[in-house]
Amino acid sequence: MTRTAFITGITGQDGSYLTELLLEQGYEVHGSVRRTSTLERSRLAHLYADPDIYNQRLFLHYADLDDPTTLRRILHRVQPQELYHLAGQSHVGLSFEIPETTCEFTAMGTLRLLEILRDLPEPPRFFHATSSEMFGRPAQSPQTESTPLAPINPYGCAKAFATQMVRVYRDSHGLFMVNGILYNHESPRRGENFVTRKICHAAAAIKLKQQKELSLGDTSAQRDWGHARDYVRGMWLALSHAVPGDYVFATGKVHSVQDVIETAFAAVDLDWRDYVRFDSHFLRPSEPLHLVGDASKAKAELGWSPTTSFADLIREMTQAELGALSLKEPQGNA
Ligand code: F7E
Repeated sequence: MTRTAFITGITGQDGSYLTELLLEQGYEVHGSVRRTSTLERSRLAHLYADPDIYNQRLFLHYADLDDPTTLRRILHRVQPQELYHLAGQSHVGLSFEIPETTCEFTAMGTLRLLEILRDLPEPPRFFHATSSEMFGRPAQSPQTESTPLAPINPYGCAKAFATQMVRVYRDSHGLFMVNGILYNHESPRRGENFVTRKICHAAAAIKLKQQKELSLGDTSAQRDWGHARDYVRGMWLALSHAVPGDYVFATGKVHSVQDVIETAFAAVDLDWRDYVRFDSHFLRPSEPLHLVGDASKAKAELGWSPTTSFADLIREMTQAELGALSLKEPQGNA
């Protein structure tokens, strides 16, 4: 029988890759989209354009995390067997500017969803996309599923609240609920205000003489960066497993923002020193430290491991930017 999945945040980077994966696996996929004045759905454009998919096996519904009545109505109607909760305000720097909005969507929005699920006649298996940011500056490196939560920014606090709530609902109400503790994961579909995409875009735009320089904040910051396509596979494997639990999804390798710069500029044969500038505007009030994940549990129980190296990821992103920007270049007379 066809399985039905529901995705919050379906129009985002992870939502679009997960939709592709689930469609390949034969699922019927539903997703919630925010009703805004702009229709930002470009990551799904190739799927809507396919008449065998859009409104046949892929369905979009207007709903949002701050409108639980609408969400409840849709979930009662769709009755998914699996729900992937990917929506939320996910920019760490921005969470210092808009902490209340961040907590409203990321913390309270998740709790509202849990309450809806608890009341469904057959609650779906639930995946919560949580974040390494809730570890803050951990004493232990690499981190595992049992590393204590000690967030140092509003986004991390919201994720810590939501993660702990998911544990409470799993343990107290016996629901099949998973926290995927996701370390940074990137791709050509990453939002432009995240550092990898910003750098890869700039390297390509400078190469094509469409941009002059690149301004960045702390380039010594380090992260554990993997490919988003690998991480959505982990989400699906976690909900396909016999028992629910929490899983770290990470590469176990750290690189600095400086490494991203050098890899991206080398991919377009430019010397980064000629173009990269420091701008204190992009500094954050605090930076997490030593965020690197130990995904041994996901490997042992789900057979999950990342497949894309850091250098391949950054090169793929830079090449994708070159391709997209070249299409926009004014074409000469043939
Ligand atoms: O920053 C530094 C910045 O914004 C990475 C989200 O998916 O991963 C992501 O959060 C680092 C930070 O990602 C700029 O200070 C320097 O140290 O790409 P990012 P993030 O904050 O790590 C986690 C796991 C999540 O859960 C989040 O949702 O890069 N950095 N200069 C900069 N960052 C940005 N954005 N822009 C700069 O100009």
